[in-house]
Parts: sequence; structure tokens; C-alpha cells
Amino acid sequence: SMQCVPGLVLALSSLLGALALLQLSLHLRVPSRYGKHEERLCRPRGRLPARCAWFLQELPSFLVPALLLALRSPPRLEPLGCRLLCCLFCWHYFYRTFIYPFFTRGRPFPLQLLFFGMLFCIYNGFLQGYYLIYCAEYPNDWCTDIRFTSGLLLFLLGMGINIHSDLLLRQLRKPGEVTYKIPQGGLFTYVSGANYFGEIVEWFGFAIATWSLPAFAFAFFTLCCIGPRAYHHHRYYLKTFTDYPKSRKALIPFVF
Ligand code: NDX
Repeated sequence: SMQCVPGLVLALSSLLGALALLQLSLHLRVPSRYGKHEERLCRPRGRLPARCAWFLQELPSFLVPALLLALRSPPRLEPLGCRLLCCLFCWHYFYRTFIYPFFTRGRPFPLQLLFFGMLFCIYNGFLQGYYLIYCAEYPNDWCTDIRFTSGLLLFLLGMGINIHSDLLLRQLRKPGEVTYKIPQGGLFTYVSGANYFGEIVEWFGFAIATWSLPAFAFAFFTLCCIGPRAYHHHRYYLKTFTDYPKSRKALIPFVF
């Protein structure tokens, strides 16, 4: 049966950190080519409806850790912290896999990016799940540790912002519409990338709660991946809408 190999966790986390830097260097100037940053819209080949695409892409991030958790023998019962943290991760991806895609009104998603996105989700789902289920060791009172409680609070806050902002974006369109409008309400009052801000807060909260290298590597990846994307969205809005709110920032309220 599977065992903890600390060297594997270190290697996979380092590679995730390196992927984050690669992502940053590739997409600081040029955004990832999906959604509003895709130019050739009238080429339906090589594209999947947004619903299928997001479902397929995010599914491994739910399935892999959930299976690792369910199939571990003997089941890991102690400490509570590990199971709880693994469930938090699965909870987010349950939302992203089974709820978000069924409501999205997004444009068809490029197959090529879907492929890499799926690979990424398998990789990260395995790393986070494997670490929490086979490697992590917490004292029995971890649930009352300030890192666990403050991290959990940030995670929940970020998730709330992320889900609320996803909802506000969806409501900008009627079914079948693919046009872009100025997002209003919630944290969009302050930033163009409110959904991204929520997601980043969420994964840094998760990293603090788990106090682990893999989770910090993933939070860093998230920052490098959707941080620049928030900036590109912001520029797109400024370019497209002359009446775009002047005081709105790109990602961090009142700051940037
Ligand atoms: N999926 C994370 N890199 C990514 C897919 C692409 O979950 O090879 C990262 C994720 C992947 C990427 C993923 C990782 C890196 C990859 C990349 C592809 C290449 C790249 C693999 C896995 C790669 C290397 C080489 C380094 C390995 O029509 P539309 O779609 O634009 O409609 C949008 C709509 N909308 C509006 N509607 C009306 N008016 C407006 N003004 C609108 N603005 C937007 O709202 C969508 O339907 C919806 C949301 O759009 P948008 O653009 O704001 O968010 P989106 O980027 O689609 O993300 C959706 C959610 C969001 O909550 C976000 O926080 C979360 O997913 N997310 C997204 C990306 C990554 C991630 C989380 C994470 O890292 N944690």
C-alpha cells in the first residue's frame, strides 16, 4: 500500500512552484487565451461548451483527493485535522466541478487549454491529497491552533467572496448571451478581479490552516496564475468601457 515519501512531496511542490514562475513569465504580458482574451471567436473547432469543459477540467481536483481519502487502508482516523483539511479542499472542488459548470454562461473553452488544465488538476489534486492523507502530522489539538483557526476563517471568507462574485458575473448575461458588461456589486465595487481575489484569499487561508509546503506552493501558483489575469481583465475593461469606474483597482481593494 501507499506510504509517505517526503522526497516526493518536496519534488512535486518544487515543480509546482516552478510552474507558477513559468506561468507568471508566460502570462504577465499576454493573458491565457480563454474567455475575454481569446481573439478568434468564430472558430468552433477545437472548443468545448463551457459547461463540459469546466466540469472535465476541475473533476480530477475533486476525484483524486476524494478517492485517496476514501481508499486509504487502514483509514486514517487520527488526527482529525488531516481529514478535515482534505475535506475543505474537496469541498471547494465539489463546488467548482458539480455546481459552477452547470450555471456558467461562459464562452466555449479551447480544448488545448482544457487538456493542460486537466493535467494540472490531476497533479495538484494528487499532491494536496497525498500530502494530507499520507504525510501530514498534526498535534491532536491542531483544530484550536491559531494557524488552523485563522487559516480556516480566511478560507471560508475567500470562498464566500469567490462564489458570490462568480454569481454576480453569471447574472450579467441572459442564457445564450456572450457579451461583456461592467460587473457591479459585491467586491466588484472595488476590484475588477473580485472572483480571483476571493480564490487567492481562499488558497492562502488553506495554506495557513494546513501549514504545509504543497499548500503554500498551490497558493503561490494561484497568485501567479490569476493575479496577472485580474490585471488583464482590468486593462480590458478600461479599454472597452469609457464609463468604467475610475476608482476600481485590478485585484486588491484600494491598493492595486
Ligand atoms: N482553471 C485554475 N500553464 C484554469 C484553466 C486554464 O481552475 O499550461 C488554473 C483553474 C489553465 C489553468 C487553470 C492553469 C494553467 C494552465 C491554464 C491553461 C494553460 C496554462 C494549464 C487550471 C498552462 C503552464 C504552461 C504554466 C503549465 O465568456 P467568458 O468565459 O469570458 O465568461 C466569463 C464570465 N464573465 C463575464 N460575463 C459578462 N460580463 C463580463 N464582464 C464578464 N467577465 C467574465 O464569467 C466566465 O463564464 C465567468 C468567469 O470568467 P473569468 O474570466 O472572470 O474567470 P475564469 O478565469 O474563467 O475562472 C473561473 C473561476 C474563477 O472563480 C477563478 O477564481 C477560478 O475559476 N480559477 C481559474 C483559474 C485557475 C484557478 C482558479 C486557480 O489557480 N486556483
